[in-house]
Amino acid sequence: MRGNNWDIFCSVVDNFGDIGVCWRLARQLAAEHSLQVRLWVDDLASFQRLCPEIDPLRSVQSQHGVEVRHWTAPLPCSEAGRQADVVIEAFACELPPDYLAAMAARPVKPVWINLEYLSAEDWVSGCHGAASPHPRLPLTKHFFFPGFTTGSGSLLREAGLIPQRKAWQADPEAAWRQLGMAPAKPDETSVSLFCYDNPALPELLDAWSAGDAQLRCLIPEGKALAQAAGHLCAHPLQPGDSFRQGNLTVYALPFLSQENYDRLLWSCDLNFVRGEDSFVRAQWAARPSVWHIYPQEDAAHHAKLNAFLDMYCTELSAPAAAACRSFWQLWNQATSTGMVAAWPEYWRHRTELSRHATHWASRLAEQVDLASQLVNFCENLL
Ligand code: TRH
Repeated sequence: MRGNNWDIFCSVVDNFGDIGVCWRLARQLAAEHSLQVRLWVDDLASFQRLCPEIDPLRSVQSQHGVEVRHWTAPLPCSEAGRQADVVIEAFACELPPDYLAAMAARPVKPVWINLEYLSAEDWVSGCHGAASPHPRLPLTKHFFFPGFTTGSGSLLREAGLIPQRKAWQADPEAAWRQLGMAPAKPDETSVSLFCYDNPALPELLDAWSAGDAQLRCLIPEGKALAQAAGHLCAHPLQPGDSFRQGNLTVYALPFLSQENYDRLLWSCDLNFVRGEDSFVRAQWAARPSVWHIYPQEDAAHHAKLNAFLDMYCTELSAPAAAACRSFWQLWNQATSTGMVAAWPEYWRHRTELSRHATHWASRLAEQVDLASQLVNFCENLL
């Protein structure tokens, strides 16, 4: 490829999804496409949560084959001068004005990509790849939309991901031990929980504790853990703590490295995930999952949730599809009622849901992965 130098700009708005996606993409472009990648991140402390090797005090560092740069304003002039062949602004974060001006001043303009948020909605394939000329500068930005269909930019998937997951899942006991946890007891269901503040969570915990089967719920440090602790024991749970009530045992985990979080998803029977990146990773785990979608002020997230459910539930039997739809919708409502009845109704379909999750992951893996599609797309523009 002619343009070997890529710059990715990532602004951490809130949460971890922006840096989670950018970090995976940057690593994959470097490792699998031999590109020189600079990842500009404005919040190294958040980055360090999912990649513990990051030193938040170092403005330039090399990690996993990627040059990580602290994105401060203004960018030093020398940096704006050495422009990349491909410039990615992730999730519409605005490029620094000096940098943009330097892009416009170059005789051969770089490829400029806006990497968009993931959606299963129909309009995605119509907008994927669309060009948008800059109103003043001689530059054109292209929109790159991740998605689930061939008309979209696909999903991030590293070359070895599926074989690695299968090898991990082939020996569950060893896998749990490698995560530093005891293997699940026979007939015990393991569930991971990652969500925003959720009014349905207390009722779900009650349903689990009153349920007729043992369930262990593994919760990394964060909002979900604080909410669960507040409901169950009225005191904070620290990583390493556990709390038992009825048939439910809650285990408080530290916030895991991204690598270990993926492995946790591979090990659990059911994963509650949120946002964008953990949602995709739960699909690669090939286990049933429940999505807490990032809530938008104009309630646009409901259409996004339904679009995914329409796609995901098509090949389920009518009762399993109905149970899946209603459970996911309850989990995403502003009110909490209905969980106690919805949980057993959802989980009685676990065999079918598990089979479907495996089938869904294999089908998605037939698509060309996002990083490869992005490289092809940019090559055609260079
Ligand atoms: O953190 P999020 O809620 O991110 C969100 C979404 O991306 C949303 O679309 C965006 O608009 C908003 O941020 C600003 O959820 P998400 O996308 O799942 O990202 C979480 C990342 O954190 C993911 O890369 C997995 C990682 N993670 C760990 O590495 N360790 C952990 O222990 C956990 C729980 C998560």
